[in-house]
Amino acid sequence: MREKTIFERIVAGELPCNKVLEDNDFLAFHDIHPRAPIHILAIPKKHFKDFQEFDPELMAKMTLFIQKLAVLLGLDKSGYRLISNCGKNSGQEVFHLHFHILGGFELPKDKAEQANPQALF
Ligand code: DGP
Repeated sequence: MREKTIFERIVAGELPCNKVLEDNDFLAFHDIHPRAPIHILAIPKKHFKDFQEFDPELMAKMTLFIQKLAVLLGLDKSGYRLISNCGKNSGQEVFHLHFHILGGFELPKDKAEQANPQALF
């Protein structure tokens, strides 16, 4: 049988988290290694390995959840970055779908954006 991911164990109450918002379908909590003054993870309670496997109907509900979260955190006006690493090449470490919500300061531009794609081949 597949071993539970850390985030499934958090949902099950087996591991603690610093919770920010919760409803029937989703949970949001502080990232353990924050890379911005505000760094929150939003996850569905149901298990999906990554975004590629996610249910579009649940994604619609999750959009509302993340928008509500941004208001609660005071990020809706100042702005934030929303990231979901998907699969091996993205560097995904926890294989339970999650969105990073980063804000609280002017975020540096992603290095990948500055890289010359020609140099990658
Ligand atoms: P990713 O690389 O997209 O899979 O990011 C996984 C994130 O999860 C990473 O920023 C660190 C965070 N993380 C890992 N373990 C834990 C944990 O036990 N608790 C919390 N709150 N965050 C964790």
